[in-house]
Amino acid sequence: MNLLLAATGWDSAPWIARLGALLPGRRIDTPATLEDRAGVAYALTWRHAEGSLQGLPGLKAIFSLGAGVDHVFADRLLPDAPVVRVVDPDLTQRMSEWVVMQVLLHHRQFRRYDRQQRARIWNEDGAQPSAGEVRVGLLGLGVLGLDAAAKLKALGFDVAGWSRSPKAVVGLATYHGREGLDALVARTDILVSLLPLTADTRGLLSAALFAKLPCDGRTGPALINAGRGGSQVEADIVAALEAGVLKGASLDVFETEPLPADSPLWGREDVYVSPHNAAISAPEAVTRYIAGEILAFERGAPLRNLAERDRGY
Ligand code: NDP
Ligand code: OXD
Repeated sequence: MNLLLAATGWDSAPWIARLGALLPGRRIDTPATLEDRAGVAYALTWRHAEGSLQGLPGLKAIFSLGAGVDHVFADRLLPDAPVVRVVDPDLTQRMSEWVVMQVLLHHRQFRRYDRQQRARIWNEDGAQPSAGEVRVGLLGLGVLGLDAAAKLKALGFDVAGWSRSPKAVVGLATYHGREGLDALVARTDILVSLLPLTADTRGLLSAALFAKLPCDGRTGPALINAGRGGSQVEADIVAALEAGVLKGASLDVFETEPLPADSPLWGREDVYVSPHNAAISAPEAVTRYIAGEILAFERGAPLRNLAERDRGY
């Protein structure tokens, strides 16, 4: 019942140390140290190399080290084992903090007052709409979207959300499916995407969508994306900002990561860039979650929070 930790771009040491403490008596290998392939029951991955999870005859489950699983399903040689994703209050809380912060930055015109401070300008002019006058549209009403929606609602924003399947959420206007997208966008000043990257969501945040955002709101139109960069068309975001179709954007995820030094997004006053750390997978929280799921599974409980291959999330 050993573990294989296949994480590209991360330091494996703190993960191995914590997993070793939580699951004593098991070997925890990286692909570089793995010799006993038959002994591996669980693979833990963040952007593992394609094919590196093959040849593990005892594999019982693949754990993504994050909430997203696009990096797992990107492996065309992925073995046929259940894929579990992270659903953990620590990660959810981090994401909601980031989303709420970004919505407030646009709503309270942070960049404008920051500019004024640096120029020593005292200027009280300008609209100050209340949160209730600002329509926030959330793309994705999963674990993260629902929590962010609840926290934005608690601040008084007029929140609606969109998902693939129909959802009834008390206090939230909900829309679903392609046909529901236009209706959601038509009542949105600040559009927040917490969508997974799938064949259906790739390139969704594009000029065609931005053109449907209303221009008559008390704030925005603004785009906030912490889902995946593959869902956004960055050239369209820049063009929409130039044309005033978008007034601002907050982006945590990008088509190419790290964001290339020559990306025009870096230098724009109307864009907030963060380095894909809206909700980091903290080793302490995520190892606690994974170890708990493994131990429960070995006691006979079903695996939870399974991603579905055919839908891609
Ligand atoms: P969930 O699987 O819980 O939720 C996904 C939501 O997206 C669901 O509501 C789902 O609809 C909806 N959805 C998926 N495909 C479509 C579609 N084609 N049309 C409409 N709605 C769709 O995921 P989480 O909320 O836990 O996480 C969401 C994403 O956030 C992750 O996949 C990851 O990419 C990203 N993420 C980013 C982080 C960061 O630091 N930037 C950190 C963690 C996650 P339905 O409810 O009908 O299934
Ligand atoms: C995740 C992420 O999917 O950090 O958890 O992007």
